[in-house]
Order: sequence, then structure tokens, then C-alpha cells
Amino acid sequence: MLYPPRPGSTNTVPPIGLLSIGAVLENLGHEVNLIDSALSGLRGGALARQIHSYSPDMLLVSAFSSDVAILSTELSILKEALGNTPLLLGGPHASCRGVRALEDLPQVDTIFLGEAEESIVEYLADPSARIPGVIRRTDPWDTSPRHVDDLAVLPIPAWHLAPPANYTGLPNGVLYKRMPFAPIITTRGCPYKCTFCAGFRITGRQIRHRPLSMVWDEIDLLVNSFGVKEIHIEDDNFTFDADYAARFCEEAIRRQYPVFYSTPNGVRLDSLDEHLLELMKKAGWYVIHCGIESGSDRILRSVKKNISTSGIKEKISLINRVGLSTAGYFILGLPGETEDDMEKTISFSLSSGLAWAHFATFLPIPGSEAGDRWFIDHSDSEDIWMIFHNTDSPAPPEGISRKTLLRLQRKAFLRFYLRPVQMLRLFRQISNPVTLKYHIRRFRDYLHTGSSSPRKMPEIETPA
Ligand code: B12
Ligand code: SF4
Repeated sequence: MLYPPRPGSTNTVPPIGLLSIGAVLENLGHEVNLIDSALSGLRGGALARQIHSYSPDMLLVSAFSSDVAILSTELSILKEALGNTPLLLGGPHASCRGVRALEDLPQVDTIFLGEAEESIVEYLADPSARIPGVIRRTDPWDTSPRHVDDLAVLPIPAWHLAPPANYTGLPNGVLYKRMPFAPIITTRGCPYKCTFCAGFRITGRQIRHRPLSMVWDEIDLLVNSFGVKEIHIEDDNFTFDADYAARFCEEAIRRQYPVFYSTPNGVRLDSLDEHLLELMKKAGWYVIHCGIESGSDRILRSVKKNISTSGIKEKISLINRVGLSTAGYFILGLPGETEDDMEKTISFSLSSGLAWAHFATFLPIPGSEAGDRWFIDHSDSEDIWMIFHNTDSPAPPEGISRKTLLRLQRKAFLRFYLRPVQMLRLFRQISNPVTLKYHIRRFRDYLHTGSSSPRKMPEIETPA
């Protein structure tokens, strides 16, 4: 199994999807090896030699759309080295692009759409059969993403393939108290319809819960066998079912493990109330990440976020009152945004009571409502995958140049962080060399280039 190289990325997070597939394969009696090149940096001939040394029967690759540019080079080298070894692709890019992923990565033989723990078993039983959620290049039929109805059938991810202590880079959301951390999933799916999000292509709109006893079996393993000191719940929507989230917290309080908890993907603010927040704090949460996206009510409506700026402010004050810190994710350059809307986002971030803020630029994710619309008009942009990362800002809104968007992103970042109270917070948080290096790099990039993007990718023309 291969997780692709990601040069320049500061986040290193164990590949939970592959770990879940790995556990299924091991249960079937297969020998599984995982190379996380995002962690090791292994590429080219060295990567090919390493994979070749395992004499694999097949190579399973997981990729985001932001991995496509690098993967296409790496897979060409691998294809040559591995001859006829079948190359299988799953994960966000395959699920979001569907059959077109086979055009994006011509080296791939078969793609898996959606959650694949069940389809991989069926594929291994008969690789030539038509299986829902599986598309072979030799028979590119149309299928929709597959989902696992009952999460109780899933094994605990094969954590021994990616021991958390190896992951010493920054976790998702940057903030953490203690290493090693481990990302886990407790629920899959999200019923909301935010136009910029394609999560439903992978995990669907129907929310499903893992039985809490299984979640705790996994946390027991992580804490007792892998020395994990912080659990990051990476669900789309952990607090959607407030009762489930509350029961999780009550069990955490009962167990008293010396670990912190966090939900760095963000939770929906409208799902939080004082009771749940108190429980989260007692359980070991120290910050609540939330997807705010915009400080303009017009834009919040247009992206179908289903919450208003006043509703957001109210919840942030509630979180602060409970004594938890808040981190907000914003997106600049959403479709239809004007400079004025983005200025509103910047002002909102300053007055909202947030302790931390991240300002990404809009990424037209294939499979999302906004992404699909963007791709209709830009399907000829052959080089899109070369700049497909939100730090590259590939899709500024109409009438706004990429330069202006990056200038506003820089302004947002500097206005938010260059305040005495923020500087103090930053210094308090810089407790280790990894975090210190990250912040220095961010400030350097924003001050000198106007963008925090460390990626060196060629520019393609985007409409101004
Ligand atoms: C957690 C998460 C992250 C974590 C990833 C943790 C990890 N290493 O696994 C982190 C923080 C690193 C992350 C980062 C980003 N993310 Co993210 N993330 C998610 C989220 C919320 C859940 C993913 C998850 O863990 N699911 C649970 C596991 C079990 O599922 P899974 O990994 O998808 O694996 C299953 C299947 O995909 C499949 N599978 C996966 N790989 C393979 C391989 C083979 C061969 C097979 C057969 C099957 C298979 O089987 C697995 C089991 O069912 C999704 C939303 C979603 N609903 O999927 C967004 C999502 C995947 N992220 C997204 C984006 C855009 C990003 C970022 C670009 C954001 C950013 N600002 O930088 C970065 C890119 C990362 C990078 N390449 O550098 C998009 C992806 C769109 C796309 N087409 O690429 C999503 C869909 C959210 C959205 N906004 O629409 N993310
Ligand atoms: S952004 Fe969050 S709330 Fe909106 S659809 Fe995606 S996962 Fe659901």
C-alpha cells in the first residue's frame, strides 16, 4: 500500500483509510506492507526499489486530488518497475472524480469509489467481476460510490502498519498539546450540502456511527500499545448526534486516560450546546475547531452553510464562556465573492472572539457542487492538477485575480496574528521545534511572497 509523497507539506497524518483496508486484508490472511511516502519522502527509483523488494501481488494507492500531479510521475516509474502488477487506486480523488480518475492517472488499472472495505474483499474474490463501487480500465462501467451500512463490521485499523510515534510532524489543525497523536474515525457521513465540500462522494450523506465499544477498543490499543497521548477525531461531523458525542465524553471522563481529545476537522457550531461543551472540556478537549468559512451572510447562504454570522458569534462566545479555546477555518475566494465579502470575513475573524484562525483559499473539489460547476468551464485546463491545492489558489472568483486573492489571504493572516494578544498566544504555543519551524515558515512566506504556499508548481492561466 502506498500513501503518496507530499513535498513541502507540514502535516503528517497516518493514512487512516489505508489502515482500515490493511486490517481487512490482514484478516483475509494477506501480508500487507505500507509505505507512507508523505512521511518518509521516498520517491522515484528508491521508492520503486522498496516496493519491488516486497514482490507485491498488487499495489494499493490512496490519493487526494492534490496528490495527482506528483503521483502521475511516481506511478509511471512504478509501472515500469512493477510490470503487470495491478495498480489499484482509492480514496478522495478516485471517489470524487469517478471514471475520469482513470484519465487523470493512466497508469492505474482499477479504481474504488467510496468506502472500500467490502468492495476490496469482493474484488479479491473475483477481480474480473462487475462490483458496485469498482471500475476497471478494461470495463469502465458507471457505478456510484460504495458505503458500508453497518460500521460494526469493520475491524480496528491496522495501526502496527503506521505507528503513531513515527508521525512527529504537525497534525491536522496544527494545534496539539502532546505527541504522539492518532487520528480516529467514530462516524462516517454528513447530511449537510455545503457547496464546496465533496465529503459525501466518499462517505455519503447518511451518518453512521461506530459502536462506542469499538471506538474505545481502538483508543485502548492506541493508548496502551502505542503510547498515544492525544486522540484526534477526524469525523466530518462528530457532534451531529449530540447524544453519541455526549456518551463518548462521559466514557472518556470515566476512563481518565492521560490523553487530550480534539476534533481538528471542525465541528458544526449549530450542533453545540453548553451541556455538550462542558462534557467535552471535562473529557479533555482544549480547543474547538469550527468551519466558519465566511464572514459574509450573503456568501454563507450561497454556499448553503445553513448558519448566519450572528449564530456563529453566539456559539463562539458560548465556547469561550465554557473555558475552551476556539479555532476557526475560513475560505477566501468562494464562488461569487467580491473583495468586499472577503474584507467582511477578515473583519469578522478579528471581532469574533476566535483564538486561532486559518484562511484557506477556495479549492474547486471535483464532485462538490461548486467544484463540478468550475470544472464545466475549465475542463481544458490540462495542468489543473499541478496547482490543485488550496495554498495554490487555482480558482479565484470571477473578477478577482489570483494576485488579489493571495494579497487578501496574506492581509487576513497578518491582521489576525499581528495583534499583541495573538502574538502572546503564539509564543505560548511554541513549545517545540516543529511548531516553531512551522510558524516561522508561515510568517516568512506571508511576509515575502504573499502566500503561505511552499509548493513550487508551475503557474497556469486562471481567469482574472
Ligand atoms: C480526515 C481528513 C483529512 C486528514 C487526512 C487523514 C488521513 N491521513 O487519512 C487530513 C487533515 C490530512 C486532510 C487533509 C486534506 N484534506 Co481532507 N478530509 C478528511 C475527511 C474529513 C475524512 C477522511 C477520512 O479519514 N475518512 C475516513 C477514512 C476511513 O476514509 P478514507 O481515508 O477516505 O478511506 C476509505 C476510502 O476512501 C477507501 N480508500 C482510501 N484509499 C484507498 C486505496 C485503495 C487502493 C482502496 C481500494 C480504497 C481506498 O477505503 C477507505 C475505507 O473505506 C474527508 C472528508 C470525507 N468525508 O472523506 C476530507 C477530504 C478527503 N479532504 C479534502 C481536502 C481538500 C483536504 C486538503 C486539500 C485540505 C487542505 N486544506 O489542505 C488536505 C490535503 C491533504 C494532502 N494531500 O496534503 C477533500 C478531498 C477532495 C479531494 N478530491 O481530494 C475532502 C473530501 C473534504 C472536502 N472538503 O470535500 N484531510
Ligand atoms: S463542510 Fe462539513 S458540514 Fe458541510 S457538507 Fe462538508 S462535512 Fe458536512
